Order: sequence, then structure tokens, then C-alpha cells
Amino acid sequence: MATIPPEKAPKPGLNVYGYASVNPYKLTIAAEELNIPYNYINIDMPAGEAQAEWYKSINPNGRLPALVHNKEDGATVTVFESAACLLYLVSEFDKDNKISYPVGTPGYWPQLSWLSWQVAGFGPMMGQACFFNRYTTEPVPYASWRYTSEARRLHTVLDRQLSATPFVGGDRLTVADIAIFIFAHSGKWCGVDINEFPNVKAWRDKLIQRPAFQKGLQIPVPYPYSDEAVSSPNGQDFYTNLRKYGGQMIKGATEQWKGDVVPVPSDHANL
Ligand SMILES: N[C@@H](CCC(=O)N[C@@H](CS)C(=O)NCC(=O)O)C(=O)O
Repeated sequence: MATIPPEKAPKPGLNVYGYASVNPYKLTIAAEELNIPYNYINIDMPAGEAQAEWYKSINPNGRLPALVHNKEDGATVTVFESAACLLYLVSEFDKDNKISYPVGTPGYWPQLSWLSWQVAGFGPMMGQACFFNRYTTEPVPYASWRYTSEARRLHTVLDRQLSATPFVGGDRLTVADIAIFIFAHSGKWCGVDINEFPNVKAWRDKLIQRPAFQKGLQIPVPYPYSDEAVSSPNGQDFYTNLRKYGGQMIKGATEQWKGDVVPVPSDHANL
């Protein structure tokens, strides 16, 4: 197994591996809500550090975030995928259910459903909308249309839910809200206007007032993908460069996985 460079090695206690992208902010917000100490270890995503063998020993998927918890009893727990990380934080540190419903109670299942909805649908669709709207090295209008439409459909689903309950899973803030929030807070960058979804907007505006959200959104740097940040006339060079070099980087990193589409018999039909 590859050795972790000393400066990236987990310390005693809770270690969050992240970068100033989108998903890692879920963990800093949750940790701040729980008021627990953690050591933030920055992974240089543009330099490809998430693909380093040592990092893949923590997250085999080579994505961010992940966490390593060196516990007081000497045990070490490693978790990857943001939803699993959030549920780990709840299981270890949320004994008073500040950001969760207790396992097995009626509120637990909506919380889990919406958390799953985020990682299986909302996040990936917003991510693909973002890719095709902001990062492609050539325009692909059909893909932009598909993913922007799907992201808007999912916003409609969320908006309907939030017209009925103050938080996605019911009457209490949970990790599902935290997970969904970070993408709802990035609508403009992905190509979706939150103003079209008044209940989503009111919920987002309410969450953003919370001191823990404000703190978590500062680590490792002020969140760069909020509507406000991406609209600021001052910082536009950052986004121009991000789109230019980020787009090329994603293309380069994806190229190694390319392959021919496996044919099926209907390919021969006149559609
Ligand atoms: N389903 C994963 C998604 C993680 C993910 O895609 N993270 C992005 C950062 S926001 C990443 O690591 N991107 C690196 C890459 O695509 O190479 C989760 O929820 O943790």
C-alpha cells in the first residue's frame, strides 16, 4: 500500500480530506453544526492528487471528500462518499440528534430518502449540467439541454417538498438538508436559476443564515460556487481560467477511459 506523505497523514481525531470544490463543504458544514474539532487536509485536485495511490487507499474512487477518524480507543475508521461520511459523523458525534433523526424512528426514513436522492440524483445531474454548461471544451447542446432540464425537474421536486415541510426530511435540520444545500447553493454555476423555485430559495436563504453554515462555507476557502460568488464582477478571471484549464483537465483525465460504444442490434434500425 502506498505511503501517505507525512504532511497529508491523518492526525489523532477526525480528519477531513477535501478541496475547494463542492461536495467537501458538506462535511465542514456538518462538523461545524456538530461543533466538533477536525483537521482539514487539502487534496490538490487540479494537480491530480485525488488519483494518487496513497489517496486511493483512503478513497478507492479517487474523489472528494473522505474522512479518517483516529479514535481515542486506537481504532481507525476510513469513510468515503459524502453521504456515508455524513452518516458516520451523525453516528459518532450526533448523540443529541442535532442534525439527524434517530435511526429507525419515523423521521429517519425521509432523512435517508432525501440524502439518497441527493447523492443518486440531484448531485450527479447538477454536476453533469455544470460540466456541459461550463466546462466542455466544445459545445454539446443536447447534453446541456438534457442535464439542465433534469436539474430543473429535480429542483421542482425539492420545491414541492419544501412547500410542505420546513426542512427536507420534516421539522428538523438533518444531514440531508446539508447535502442538498451545497448544490442548491450552486445553481447559477450549474445553469439553474434558484429564483424560479421560491421554496428552495427561502430554505437556502434560511440555512445560509446559520452560523455553522457560514463557518463551514469558509473551509478551506470561501465557497467559490455560490450564486453570489460566481456573479461578482471582481472575481471573473478565476472563473474564466477555471473553465478554460478545468475543462482541459477534465478532458485529459477522462480520455484514458474512452472506448467505443458497445453496439446493440437496434443500432441497425432506421430511427
Ligand atoms: N458521490 C460522490 C461525489 C464526489 C465527487 O465527485 N467529488 C468531486 C469534488 S466536488 C471530485 O472529487 N472530483 C474530482 C474528479 O472528478 O476528478 C460524493 O458524494 O462524495
